[in-house]
This record gives sequence, C-alpha cells and structure tokens, in this order.
Amino acid sequence: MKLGLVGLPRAGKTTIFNALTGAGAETGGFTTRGRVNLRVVAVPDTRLEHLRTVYRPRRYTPATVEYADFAGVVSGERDAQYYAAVREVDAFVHVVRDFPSEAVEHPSGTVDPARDLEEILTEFLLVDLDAVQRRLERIGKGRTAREPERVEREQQLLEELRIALEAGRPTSAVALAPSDRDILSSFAFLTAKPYLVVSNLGENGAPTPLRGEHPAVIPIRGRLEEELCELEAGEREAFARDYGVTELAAARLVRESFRALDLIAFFTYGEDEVRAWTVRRGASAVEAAGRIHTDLARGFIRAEVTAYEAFRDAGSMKAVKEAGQLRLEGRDYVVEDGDLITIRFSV
Ligand SMILES: Nc1nc2c(ncn2[C@@H]2O[C@H](COP(=O)(O)OP(=O)(O)OP(=O)(O)O)[C@@H](O)[C@H]2O)c(=O)[nH]1
Ligand SMILES: [Mg+2]
Repeated sequence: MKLGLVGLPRAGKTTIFNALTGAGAETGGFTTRGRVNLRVVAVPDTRLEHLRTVYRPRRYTPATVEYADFAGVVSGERDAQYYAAVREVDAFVHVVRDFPSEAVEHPSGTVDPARDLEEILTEFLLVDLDAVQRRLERIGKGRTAREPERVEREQQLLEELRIALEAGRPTSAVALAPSDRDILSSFAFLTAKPYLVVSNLGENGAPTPLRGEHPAVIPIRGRLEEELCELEAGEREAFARDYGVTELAAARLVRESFRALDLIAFFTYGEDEVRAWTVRRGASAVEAAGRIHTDLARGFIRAEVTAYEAFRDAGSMKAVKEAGQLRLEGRDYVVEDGDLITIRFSV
C-alpha cells in the first residue's frame, strides 16, 4: 500500500510524514518540485504484537505501508513529471493546514482548511480533465495504436468522464464496468483514488470543520506528533498520554487507509514466523492462501481459522481448540479482518 501526502505548500506534509515514519526529513524549506521523500514503515498492529509475545517467533513480519511526501501542489502548474509520480500512489492523504503561525507563511495569506482542500481537489479535477481532453484530441486525429473497437469504447468513456469532470464531479463518481475500468486503467486518474484528509492542527486548537462530504478527516497535531516520534518507543506512550494523544498518528492513519482502500489484514502464526498479510475485503480463503504462496492456493485443502479476539480471550491456541473455536473452512470462505489462518495444502 502506497499513500501519497499532498497539499498546498507549507501545509505541514513533511511534518506529518515525519510523524508517521520517524524519518526526520527536513521541514520548513520550500520543497523543490521534483523532490519526494519516501519511507516504508511497518503497519502498527497491537494484535500482531500480542501474537509475537505469545509465540516468540524466530521471524516477525508486520505488513508495510509506503509513504510518499510530495512537494506542494501549485494550482495551474501541471508539471507532467510531478503528476506522473503523484499518480503512482494507491490513495491520497490530503494534508490541510489548520495551525495558526506568524512564522509560517500561507500561500493564500490566511488559514482556511476548507478552502485549501477545495483548491487541491479542484486542481486534481482539472489535471484529470486535461488528460481526458488531450487523449480525446489524439483519438480525434486518428493517432492511436489500439484496435478500432477498443478506441471507440475508450472515446465514449472519455466523453462521459469529461462531462462529469466539467460538472465538478470526480471520475470515481462515474460507475464503470470492470472491462471499461480496464480500458482506462493506464490513465490512473487522480480523482479515481480514495483519499483521507489530515487536518494539521497547532498545539491546542480544535479542528476547523470542512465543507462538503469527505471520507475521513483525521485531526493530527503535526508538530507535536513529529516530536513524539523522535522519542524512544517506551517514553513515547507516556508523553502521548500527557498531551492527550490517545492513539498515535501512524496507527490512526493506517487504520483509516485500510478502510478507504477496502483492505483487511489476516495473520499467520507459529514459532517459526508471526506475520500479517493484506488482502482486499471480501477475499476468499483460497485468495488469502495465494497471497502467502501460489502453491498454497494450488494445493489448497482447508483453512484452519479463528478470530483474533477468540484467541486473545482464550489465551492460547490449545484453549481455542478445546473450546471448539478453531474452524475448518473451505476455499470460498470469506476472510474477516483479524483472522488467524493456517492453510492445509498438498502439492
Ligand atoms: N506551529 C506549528 N508549525 C507547524 C506545524 N506543522 C508544521 N509546522 C511548520 O510549518 C512549516 C512547514 O512545514 P512542512 O512540514 O515543511 O510543510 P510542507 O507542507 O512539507 O511544505 P512544502 O514541502 O514546502 O510544501 C515548518 O516550519 C513546520 O515546522 C504545527 O502543527 N504547528
Ligand atoms: Mg515538504
């Protein structure tokens, strides 16, 4: 999972990036256009940590998330290279500035997160509209390499998207059949991607409400959490509590991102390895097996499944079995978030 931090210049993207990753990237300098900070970090998961303390495995493998911290979006600057990089993410984290500070200049002069978010979302609509129009022009001039029927369908779809975008609606609002999605996949439209909003709060402010409907708005005291991230893990919890931070930014953001992207985690366990795996919500047991190894999907016999909560409450896998809570499931079983799974297979 790759998440891209976007927003206006000096909204605090790099500050939030540091809070999420502990990367300690430089903040405050006006980031040059081509620069991207990248960091892969472990997905924090207290369930997996509990499994680790129980099994004391030789290998411990959490799921990972990659964060990309981009330079600020400047309306009207449609730099192709910049947007090629931005397009690669699975979802956006829109960082909006919600902290007052004399020391930090705001590109529009005043702090107004709702206006700033609208500016970025509008810019993304226009970037997509640009791409649609350019492609339609090429098709109009007959400059395409694809087969004629496919191009004809593509043209119809692009016309539909153009109408939506011109009316200020994102491409995600246009319902598409899987085959149509496939025709358009190479565009990687910005407005097709799920997003979250981080409202970057100052030291003690309450978040300013945003207009319109947004998937999830997560208030984060960016500067404070950046500093928390510099502390030793042991000290961090205590300091966080002192400041009234009940859950650290990294954990909240990943949780909401999983929800936005419709992803869930399941776990494999044993003395050899305790590991988290990511699958889309609705995945079957055989798909889950395939995430681990193609052999496990090919030779799939049964999945031994129990919910993490059942394991936690029972205290051990032995107790789970005795309580009759270790189920044998077939290939079509729909995996639940937090399932503990062992695949029985033969190849
Ligand atoms: N007071 C205060 N200052 C903050 C907060 N978050 C960020 N800043 C400051 O705002 C300035 C800009 O922060 P950055 O994280 O570099 O912002 P950015 O969005 O990455 O900026 P560009 O990459 O240049 O677009 C820095 O001086 C930060 O220390 C906050 O919560 N409170
Ligand atoms: Mg930055």
